[in-house]
Amino acid sequence: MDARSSWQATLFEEVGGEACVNPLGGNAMRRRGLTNGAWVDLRPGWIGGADELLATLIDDVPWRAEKRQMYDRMLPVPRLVCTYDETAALPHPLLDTARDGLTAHYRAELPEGFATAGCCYYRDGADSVAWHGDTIGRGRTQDTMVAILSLGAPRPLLLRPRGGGSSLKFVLGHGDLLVMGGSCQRTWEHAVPKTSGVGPRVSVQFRPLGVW
Ligand SMILES: O=C(O)CCC(=O)C(=O)O
Repeated sequence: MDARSSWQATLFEEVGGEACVNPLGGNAMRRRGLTNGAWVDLRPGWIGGADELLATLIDDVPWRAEKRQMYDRMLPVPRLVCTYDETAALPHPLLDTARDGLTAHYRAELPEGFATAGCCYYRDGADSVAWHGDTIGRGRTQDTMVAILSLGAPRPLLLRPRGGGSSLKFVLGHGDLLVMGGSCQRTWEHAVPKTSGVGPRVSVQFRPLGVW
């Protein structure tokens, strides 16, 4: 058994199934309005049979480690990342279908559609991302959307109003979709906290051009 099939068997023994991108909208999708014109859409089980997609992303994406300045030191960011810009071929055809499905579904609210795909690899529960909004680029001043496909181990994604207030917790499971919209990137912050005893997770964030 190679490395890939051994972790797959451990994590997803009982999952399996044909890969499919399930429909958006209808009763399967719920919008939750937040303050200041922000909102979140949730579509549990958007991608079905996603084991092979997850395995391919873990194995084939050219993951890189980033470092951040913390006071006087450069420290490793606790997750691996890879960004596919609008010209890059995505690492799995299911991601093209997913991105096109999002663009079609949100056409009225986001006529320009989704263009880029940021991928993050949380190798285990020690990997995380701190509170932030995607405010580099247009998200700093304009309403926009960021759609997150979560694959692998369930992890909480937390949201809190910028400037204070209690946080909301969305536990994202294998194949789930969460879309942040309206003013969410500039009036709210999100984070994926460290979580003990969990396996690998990959998130794919689809964004319009000019939003990071
Ligand atoms: O992994 C996630 O679900 C969130 C990723 C994220 O917020 C980011 O990379 O900006």
